[in-house]
Amino acid sequence: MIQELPKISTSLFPKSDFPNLLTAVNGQALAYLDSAASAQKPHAATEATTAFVEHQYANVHRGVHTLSQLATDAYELVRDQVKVVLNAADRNEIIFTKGCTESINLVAQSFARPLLQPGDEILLTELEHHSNIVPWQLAAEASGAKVIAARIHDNGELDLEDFKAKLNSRTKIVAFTHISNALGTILPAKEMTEMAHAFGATVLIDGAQSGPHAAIDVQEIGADFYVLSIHKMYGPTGVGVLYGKLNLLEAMPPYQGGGSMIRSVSFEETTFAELPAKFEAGTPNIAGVVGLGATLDYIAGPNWNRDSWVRRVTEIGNYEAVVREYGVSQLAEIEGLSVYGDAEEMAGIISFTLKTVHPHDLGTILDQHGVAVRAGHHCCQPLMKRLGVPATARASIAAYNDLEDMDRLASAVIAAKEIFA
Ligand code: 7TS
Repeated sequence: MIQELPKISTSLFPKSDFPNLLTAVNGQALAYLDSAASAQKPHAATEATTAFVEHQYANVHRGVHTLSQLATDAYELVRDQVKVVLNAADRNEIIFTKGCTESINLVAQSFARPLLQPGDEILLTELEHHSNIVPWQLAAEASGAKVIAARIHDNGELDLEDFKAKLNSRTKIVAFTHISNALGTILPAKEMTEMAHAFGATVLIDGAQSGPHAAIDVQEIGADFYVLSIHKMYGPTGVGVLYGKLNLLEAMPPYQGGGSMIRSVSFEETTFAELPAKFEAGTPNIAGVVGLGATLDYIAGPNWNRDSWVRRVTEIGNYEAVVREYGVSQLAEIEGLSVYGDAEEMAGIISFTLKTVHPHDLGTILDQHGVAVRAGHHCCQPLMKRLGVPATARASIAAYNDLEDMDRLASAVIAAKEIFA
């Protein structure tokens, strides 16, 4: 928790490193507060990606020619980098997908669906994004299993007692978000994983919101599966990560069939490639993965290693918490404004409503002031129902935001309030 607010004069990532942040919106300088929907991209990473595409590009894992080998090396280097980011035990535990959503669907279909029996349970929480609900419902419907959700307290914190009470011998899968994209609640991932393992359940952690904001150690947490959304981590769209424990991934059938994921194919029988190729059918998003590597280099600096990565993302998380706290203190001055989410551990999200203004109208007026927020259910309809609101406005904070962005947010909210007064 933040005890006192240090003075912040500049953002942790210079805005000038992100060309899109310099765009004028509706004649105003942009205050981009929608990084939870997707983060802006550092020029250094897009430039490195373009250089790769223009000078090193070829398909991977299939050519003896020089460019194909260079491209394969560049692509596989990023797997090693992601292994370090997550502190995975083995590089073959890192699978590239097209997003967090695909990573979860892969586990739901390849791991859960063959495992689940009628009467089995999948335990989620009320905080989950639709991507961590619907794939489990599809697997449950196909197998006669049931999806249930642990409750949250009114302040957005997980009700750990309810979570514990809902674990039982029928619980086969436990899936929860590490950080809530809608409220910012940080969940006690290690404690929850230990509780789930005590009942023999397999744990998937949705790290879409934690990836760029917190140090992650899958071995420390004990997660069986951990998924990342790269476009939310300042990286390219169309790339996701699935981490899975080696023994689990080895035992799972392929999710998709095609080129690259086979050892041999005949019309009678196909045998599959070893990990990680088994789960990377077809031509992958080569430039996207290389762009992810360049993005990680931007975040942590040249020659980064596990220690410097952990230091950097911890610094980012702490910085964003300070910006959030300042923003909340500014918004708290506005009569009729309610902030949702006040758990003990919070990341850089401010979800709020204004009594007299619908969140969509609020979002539209903020946009006229150059302030970009998301207004809606944030792909968390069950959570909105639990909070008793159809939608909220959400300001999500990244390392390129600063206190001025929070001032801009507060004054634009006041302007919206005056319009609707
Ligand atoms: N899980 C969480 C917690 C998320 O926040 C998101 C995206 C996803 C899963 C899906 O990830 P993707 O890689 O498939 O895009 N969250 C949001 C959001 O909050 N606003 O827009 C997208």
